[in-house]
Amino acid sequence: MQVDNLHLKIISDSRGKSTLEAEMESEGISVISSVPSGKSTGKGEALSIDPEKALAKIDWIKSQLKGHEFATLDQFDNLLITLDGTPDKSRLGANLILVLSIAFTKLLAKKGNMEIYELIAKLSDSVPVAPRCFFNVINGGLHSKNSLPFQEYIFVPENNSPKKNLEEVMVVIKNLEDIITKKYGNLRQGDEGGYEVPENDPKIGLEILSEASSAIGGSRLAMDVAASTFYQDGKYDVGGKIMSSDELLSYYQLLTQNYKLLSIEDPFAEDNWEGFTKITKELGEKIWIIGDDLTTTNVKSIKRAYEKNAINGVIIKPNQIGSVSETLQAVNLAKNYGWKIIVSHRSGETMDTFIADLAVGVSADGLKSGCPLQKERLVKYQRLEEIESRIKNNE
Ligand code: 2PG
Ligand code: MG
Repeated sequence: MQVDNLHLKIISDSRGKSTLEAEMESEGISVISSVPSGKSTGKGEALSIDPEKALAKIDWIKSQLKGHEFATLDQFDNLLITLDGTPDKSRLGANLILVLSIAFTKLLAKKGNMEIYELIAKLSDSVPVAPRCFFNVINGGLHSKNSLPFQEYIFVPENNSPKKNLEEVMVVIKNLEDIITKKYGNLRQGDEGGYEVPENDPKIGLEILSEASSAIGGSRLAMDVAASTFYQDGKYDVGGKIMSSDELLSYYQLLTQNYKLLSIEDPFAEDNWEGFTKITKELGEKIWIIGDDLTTTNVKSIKRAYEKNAINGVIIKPNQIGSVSETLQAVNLAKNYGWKIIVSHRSGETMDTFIADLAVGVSADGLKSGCPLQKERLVKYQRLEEIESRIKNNE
């Protein structure tokens, strides 16, 4: 397949910040893609560039793509990776490479008369399955102004159907609104559309979410602690309470006993490998211990985490590594280790629903896409619904 036409422009993400949108065309078929950006980023993430600078590079990229026949997605991505030539994609930018890589993936699917998730399933040798929805309904940490120190409190309904799950989360959100208004007088939303809870003690978030979701049978709770964001000089500043790594581990043990936790993401700072290894040893049989800042969708870091027995599950975010083919390599490696896979959005999102197709295509265990009160999050869950009815109709 050749790329006949390519157009790049700047759009606003859910936080009102500039990001990239690409339109790519081949033999009269065209597709659109856009890319998100994160706030609580891991040190190992590929680097994005200023969208204005990306615009300035696009003519040169077009000249390099001209006349090239690409038989596979790998060939397309590899050309861009070679043109970039840096280990962290800092020359062309992970955002620029990814927006083109996603567009090329969509074009390949469309030209092959396939849904995007079907193409991804083929590329990753998987059978498409709808993931569990991870709805982040209470926002804290860097994603909030005056809220809990842990970043995300997540409602995880039973994996019965995305349609039913959306109905269930709306009930939970309504209950949360009642509880929070009654207790604190007003409602404020964080970056991912979930509500803020003006407290310092992390367990209050679980307490409130447990109450709001108690009527939904089979549902569980999850947290993204994003612990790197409150780690300094070997200690954790948990809402003003200074804790050692071992004290924080004991705290997680307590929370696991008292609440119906399914998973904890980034329970320790990304440099604190010992903390990760200990928690996986202590709690790994009961719950999923998920790496995000620790692993950054990078096969080298994923291998390292495996060697250290640091986690039993991983967050997959295409923009941490900067291309679709490398994202699929990361998923395949993590699956070989028998780990849980959670495909995730970023805190600054766009209306692109690619990650929903990615989650189904690789048969991920979860899709984490924030709170459906924000349209950039809702569209991903709605895409899951649409895929669900397609899969059903094909059965
Ligand atoms: C995370 C993400 C998404 P950010 O830490 O998992 O929820 O946040 O995009 O800010 O890194
Ligand atoms: Mg995270």
